[in-house]
Amino acid sequence: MPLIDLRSDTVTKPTPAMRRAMFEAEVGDDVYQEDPTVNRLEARAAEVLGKEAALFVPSGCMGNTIGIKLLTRHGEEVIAEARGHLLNYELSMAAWFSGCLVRPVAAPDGILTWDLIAPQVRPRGPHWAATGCIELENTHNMAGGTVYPQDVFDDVCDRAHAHGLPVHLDGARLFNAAAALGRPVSELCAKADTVMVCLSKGLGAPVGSMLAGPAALMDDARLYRKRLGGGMRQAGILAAAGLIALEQMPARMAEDHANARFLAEGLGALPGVRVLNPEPATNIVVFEAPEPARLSADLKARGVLINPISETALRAVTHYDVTREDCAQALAAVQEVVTPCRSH
Ligand code: TLP
Repeated sequence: MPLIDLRSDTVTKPTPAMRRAMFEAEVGDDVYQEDPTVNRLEARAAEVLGKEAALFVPSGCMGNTIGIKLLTRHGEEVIAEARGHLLNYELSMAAWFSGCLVRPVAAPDGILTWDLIAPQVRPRGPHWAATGCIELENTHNMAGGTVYPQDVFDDVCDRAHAHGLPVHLDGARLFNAAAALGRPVSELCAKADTVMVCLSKGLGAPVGSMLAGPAALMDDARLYRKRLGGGMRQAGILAAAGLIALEQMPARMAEDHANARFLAEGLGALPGVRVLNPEPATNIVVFEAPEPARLSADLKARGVLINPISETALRAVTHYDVTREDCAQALAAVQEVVTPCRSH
């Protein structure tokens, strides 16, 4: 029985079109910037994101790491949302590579407003580390794939800039946000100085993310990528899938969002389950249930993979490898394990 894998949208396998493009990809040595397929992907990503230049990086973590490095100086602080990926899931790379402390700010639904950020902004001073940049996450993963209202996002960027602070956008799922808002992705990130988007999540590419921003910054980013071991040589094999991801996959994301809503509704109707985002805007459902670790193990035994994200909550993520039928089966499995042995 094939597994129904709702652990993350990182688990997607390349589509037949991606596999074909990878097979046929024209390649060269990308460290010499001679891989025509990588060059095409970088040019196209820059265009789609509305930035001067873009760089193909192996992972979202590396894209964020380089983005923070570009916008900060050693010893500064980065203001980020408390449940954000940068602070919690990147092995403290902001500290390790950029020498920066992340200053966490808790925000409802993971959506930072300038009012929440302002009290945490620190100028140069004799005792404290000055703020170097602001980092925003759109969609916000652990808050349940929440989407920044565009006016809030733009306002944070404008006010940050007025304070001389640049903004890095962790847009791992920015295409989901764009699909939810029905707006081009370039509009969503227009005011961010640097943006990272993942090709290997909802867009389905096997590997890779894009970092985009001003051309001069991307020249530096290329060197940081090399330092981090991200000089990928004949990476056109991977970039070929990335191009398909950019062109073909955004159009179908509404399907994933509808499946997430279906899951949230079904989960919400189960006794003992509390959905924390009952109307998911994108492809992530976060829900509380008794004994998440046991529940996850029992689901696995029934062919459904859903991971706990804390002592009290689990996260289910929809993507193109799970159908509506799979979601219905997953719901039936949750119902079985969350309310076991009713007859006893
Ligand atoms: N997120 C993964 C895990 O690391 C938690 C997932 O399963 O959701 N930014 C955001 C908002 C992300 O969700 C992720 C991955 C990344 C960055 C890092 O991307 P990768 O995994 O490509 O390094």
